Amino acid sequence: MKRKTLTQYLVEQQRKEQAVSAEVRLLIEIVARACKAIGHAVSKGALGGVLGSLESENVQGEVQKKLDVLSNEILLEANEWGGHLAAMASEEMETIHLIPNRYPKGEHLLLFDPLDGSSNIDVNVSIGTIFSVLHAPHHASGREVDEDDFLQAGATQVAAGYAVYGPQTMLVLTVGSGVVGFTLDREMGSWVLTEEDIRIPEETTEFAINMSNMRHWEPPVKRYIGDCLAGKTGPLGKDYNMRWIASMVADVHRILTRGGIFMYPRDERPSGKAGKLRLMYEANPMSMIVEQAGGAAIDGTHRILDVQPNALHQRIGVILGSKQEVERVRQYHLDAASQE
Ligand code: P6P
Repeated sequence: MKRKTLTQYLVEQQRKEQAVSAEVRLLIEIVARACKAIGHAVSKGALGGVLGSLESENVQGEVQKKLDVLSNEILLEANEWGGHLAAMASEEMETIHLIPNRYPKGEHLLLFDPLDGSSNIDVNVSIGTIFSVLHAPHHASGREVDEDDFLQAGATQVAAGYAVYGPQTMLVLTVGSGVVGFTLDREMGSWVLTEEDIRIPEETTEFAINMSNMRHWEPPVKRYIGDCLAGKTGPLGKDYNMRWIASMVADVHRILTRGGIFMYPRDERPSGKAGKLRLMYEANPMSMIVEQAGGAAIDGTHRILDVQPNALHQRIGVILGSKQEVERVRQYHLDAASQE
């Protein structure tokens, strides 16, 4: 049977459940097209003259890779003219990007990490683009949106998705009615529906965490990982496997595909107190995708999608994946809190 394309899927969603407005459908198709261009630039590697770092640093104080900046520009240019957005925000930009007055403005906000995992670019490991769509508040005064308009809890997201640039280039998307996956058909240049209903297994024996941070973790994380490492003879009664790609998109994609728990917890370092990953354009979109696929996503004790943001680039601890495993880690945090 002929597989559906992204356009067909979005048209059906628009007809079926009104889950997708015409504006959101255009938005997603434009972002998906921009991800094709990013994936093309990434795949050129050294041949494209885009590897390596720039002298500049981004708002996070991280050295920018050439591809970080190029990917950001691709997303900005692709989304400026369509009339579907009021503004954009990116990991690579300190402040929000308003749609220039020469273009019509829409009723949505787009947030993105244009190239997540960029420390892996030069070593040819899978990286990705993460995006989140919010409603743009309407101001009776007619004033432009501002940064505060972006500070909406993740539960209000209209859509979320990521592209993963790996052995296959894939687009994983939710518009609030489950999670679907598309594989890029490079010959036709189209996104083809290959995963109709992605579900995360509730149980797992695979954890993902950067073990080199162990001495900094809070007690419940140390206890949980210790119990995983104890295997069959330990309190969890089963042997665990470990994976850590250090590319959130790749680690989350694995978990969506075969289950697992991903952990980048806050820790006891001054730099780790709030966590490493960014709430608005990493944790929130990934949490919406994971929950829509039957998983769970917490910051240790709270559901990430319920967190009320107070800053555009704020960080948060992230524990997400197979529902039963995430619930176990949440219980370890509650036990620790009750003993304080
Ligand atoms: P570490 C990539 O830089 C990133 O933001 C996520 O994609 C990834 O999960 C994490 O940081 C890796 O961090 O400390 O293991 O290098």
